[in-house]
Amino acid sequence: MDGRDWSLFLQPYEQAVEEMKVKFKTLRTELKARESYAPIEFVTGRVKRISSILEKAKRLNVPMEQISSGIEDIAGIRIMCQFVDDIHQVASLIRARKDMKIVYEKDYITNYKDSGYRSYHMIVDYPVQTALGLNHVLAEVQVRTLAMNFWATIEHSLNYKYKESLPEDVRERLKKAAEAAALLDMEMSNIRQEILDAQIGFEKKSNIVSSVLSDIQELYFFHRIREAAQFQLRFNELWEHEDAYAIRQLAEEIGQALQRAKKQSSV
Ligand code: 0O2
Ligand code: 0O2
Repeated sequence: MDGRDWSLFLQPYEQAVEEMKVKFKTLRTELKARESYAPIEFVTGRVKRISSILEKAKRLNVPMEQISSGIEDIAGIRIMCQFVDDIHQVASLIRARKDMKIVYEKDYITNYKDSGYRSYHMIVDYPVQTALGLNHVLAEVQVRTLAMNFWATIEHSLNYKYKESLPEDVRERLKKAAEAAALLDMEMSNIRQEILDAQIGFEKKSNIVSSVLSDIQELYFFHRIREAAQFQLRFNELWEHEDAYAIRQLAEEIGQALQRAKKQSSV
């Protein structure tokens, strides 16, 4: 080990992690206030332990004087999302930021690792203002769903316990568990889409109903009393039977009757 002052070396990384955590937590609060839904569930961050930095430097053959460029995750931020779609939304939000620069991205969701690991990684260049001026550090932002995080957290602690020599059958079972987590994510996305579609369907239906009712009101205004009353009766019946298709047709019919009434009153 070289004679570096580790606490001085790690200081800008500590600062980067603290600042980035605040920024992403604030982004969540802001999006929640603006759009009532935030693609970020929660944010965590850490500075890599010295022993892990040394181990990684050895494993990747990074010379001591090059660890700040050779080890990209000394500063690490993790952003957890509810849905896979949210991950892509968070990634676009990060790409658009002016306070950090993307160095490169790794899509371990499409190209998941052999272990079964899934996450979206973004290596960013983050400028830290220090007493001696501006210092740029690299940081790794991992964006993942709650299910991906659940799997990775447990797999990481098992790997640590077995010192990376997991029995083959356990490794296989972990891979299967990763597939199950991915299926869970897919099912949750499908359920969410169905809820969104149902909401859109409901909105369309209530728009048609309000246009039917206001058109009938207008027919009364143009003294089409009998016609308006008949439309009202037909509407009541269809409403009773929840016949959305027939209500849509009736809406068109009433719209045309109203057009005719307007035309005749203008001549
Ligand atoms: P709150 O009030 O608990 O929500 P910190 O220094 O506390 O800002 P640090 O050191 O990264 O953050 O702590 P940690 O333990 O890694 O957790 C960071 C945030 O993530 C905390 O929220 C935790 O509550 C939250 N968190 C951790 N694990 C989970 C989890 O499994 N589910 C959920 N929903 N949240 C989790 P806050 O906002 O810092 O504080
Ligand atoms: P920590 O802080 O213990 O999480 P590497 O893959 O490590 O040889 P590289 O290219 O730097 O080298 O990293 P990679 O694979 O792009 O991503 C590194 C980080 O992603 C890891 O950090 C983990 O946090 C996470 N990761 C990657 N693969 C797996 C995996 O199979 N299981 C789990 N649980 N996490 C993984 P570190 O270095 O492990 O540090």
